Amino acid sequence: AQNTAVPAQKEHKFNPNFTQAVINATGPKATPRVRQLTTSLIQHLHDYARENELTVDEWMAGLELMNEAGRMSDNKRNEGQLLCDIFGLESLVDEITYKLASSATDEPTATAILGPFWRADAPHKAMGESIVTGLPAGTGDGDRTWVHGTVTDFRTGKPVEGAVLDVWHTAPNGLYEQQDPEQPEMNLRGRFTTGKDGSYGFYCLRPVPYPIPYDGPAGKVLQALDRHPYRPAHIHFILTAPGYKPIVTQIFDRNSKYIEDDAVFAVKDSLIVDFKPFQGDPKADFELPYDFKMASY
Ligand code: MBD
Ligand code: FE
Repeated sequence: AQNTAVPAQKEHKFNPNFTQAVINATGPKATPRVRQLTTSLIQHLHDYARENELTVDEWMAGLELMNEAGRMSDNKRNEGQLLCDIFGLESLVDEITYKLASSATDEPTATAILGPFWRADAPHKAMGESIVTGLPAGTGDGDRTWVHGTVTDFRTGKPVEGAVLDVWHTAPNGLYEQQDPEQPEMNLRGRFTTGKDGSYGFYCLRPVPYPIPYDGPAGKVLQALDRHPYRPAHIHFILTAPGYKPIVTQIFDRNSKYIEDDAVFAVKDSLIVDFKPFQGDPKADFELPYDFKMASY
């Protein structure tokens, strides 16, 4: 062997038993599911740190993002959820949970993520009512829209009676009512219950694209990744009906900016809809026909 002038680099060897030792600390009373999830989490976290040679400073910076997200979260803001959303995690978990993602016409309506702005106890309204109860000043009146269609059983095609459609969207300024002191409580939210024929209809506004809140950790990450915070115009729905699987979903305006570039990766083809100019109804500028299909248990 030849002598070289340069001393060999000291090669770092990770203790090959370390990760398993941490996993093995789990006690016998952990439930199987908790054991499975944490074993996998520990494995992935350790691999992530080793593969990227994560430094103490970088780990601390990540922790600070999480802690800041926690500090700024309350009942009106779920910053942790937003952070997950911009990494596509809520969309992925939605897909895994419901496994209904499909654009086939013989399937139930596809699901989409809940997002951080749903509120329990939206007002019950009579079919045909409007969810617009006030408009924030300065951003226009919005385009008044008649949304209507049917809720049917996807297998039998029969109408679903007693289906509750829980609906919400933003004002023309791009803010949900809980984000905006100018809007009346529960503005642009409502719950509508179908009758025997399974039909529904309500007035709302044609939604607009808007940024997710970017004044916190999610915004910092977006900036660091050279990404924008915008979502395409959408209306949220939760459909529930006795004997049927609930559907959490959103519908998206085909002509909206960001339809192919959603900051939270929620758009599916079957959920893209066409708003149509609407004549003959003094209460609406546009109509949006959309039918929902539910799956019985
Ligand atoms: C939203 O309005 C939304 O619907 C989602 C999923 C994430 C952030 C803001
Ligand atoms: Fe939304």
